[in-house]
Amino acid sequence: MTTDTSGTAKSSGPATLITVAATGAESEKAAVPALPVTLDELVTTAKECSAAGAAVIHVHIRDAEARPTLDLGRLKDTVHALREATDLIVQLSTGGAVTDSYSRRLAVLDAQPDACSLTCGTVNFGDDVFMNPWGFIKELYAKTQQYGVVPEFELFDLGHVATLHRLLAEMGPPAGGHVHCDLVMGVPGGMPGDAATLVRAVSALPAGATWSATGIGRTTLPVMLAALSVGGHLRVGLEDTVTFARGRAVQSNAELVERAAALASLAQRPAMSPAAARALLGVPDHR
Ligand code: KMH
Ligand code: ZN
Repeated sequence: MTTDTSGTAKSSGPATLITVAATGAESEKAAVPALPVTLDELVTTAKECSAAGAAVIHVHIRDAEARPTLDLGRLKDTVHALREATDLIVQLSTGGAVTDSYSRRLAVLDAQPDACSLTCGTVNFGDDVFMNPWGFIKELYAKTQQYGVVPEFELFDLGHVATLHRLLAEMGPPAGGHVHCDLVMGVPGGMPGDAATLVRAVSALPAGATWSATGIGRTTLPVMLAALSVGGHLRVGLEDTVTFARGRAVQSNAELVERAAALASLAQRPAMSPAAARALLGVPDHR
């Protein structure tokens, strides 16, 4: 099946944008050996996931000891290397780790990525708290508009959807002109990862917005299937899921992308190319 530049499959419904969240900030390399933590490992993952059907890579990086970092030099090198090696949309995390300061999270945009995550509210995050107060959200959003970095609005709870409406009403449209959201479901402390909650959250999104969904841990499959059934896009990756099936660890990000792409094809909504994703999201090609 072919796709046109709007990301629409020619003989069926709209194509599926697949994002790979390759690393995250939570898992340790010692516990999850498949986690890409060096730049070489990340570039290899990006190439494999691109071949498997990903169009966007959501990026957290690690330091020389494989600990989460927002070091600006490393972030710049990462954006550069991923652009050289692939045509994926490079979306840097501004969420970082729960221990990162607001100033370091704002500075992520100085690495000039194509896109970034922008979480629309504070949420309990397991035993921790992922802090996103209104003042920080506004400051980060203003910086995305100023720098022309296309935000993806991360929504962990229904209250975050209300905050997204407030943000758009007060500060206007995002860089790229299109609102794209990601429902992050199944975080202990956020909205549950089930079909009823997904449908409720989608019905509350701003008119014209597109969205993907990701289910953390064992909610990955129910959320993926529910998202496909109501026209959503998909995010998968080791940031969100380290178990492929009961008792079987994920061996690579690519196998999660392959599974997502296969399910999307079964749903007659095959994986979207990076070029189609750029057109959909309003992300210029900086290469
Ligand atoms: N690591 C979490 C605290 C994002 O990337 O913007 C935040 C997170 C969201 O992963
Ligand atoms: Zn993330």
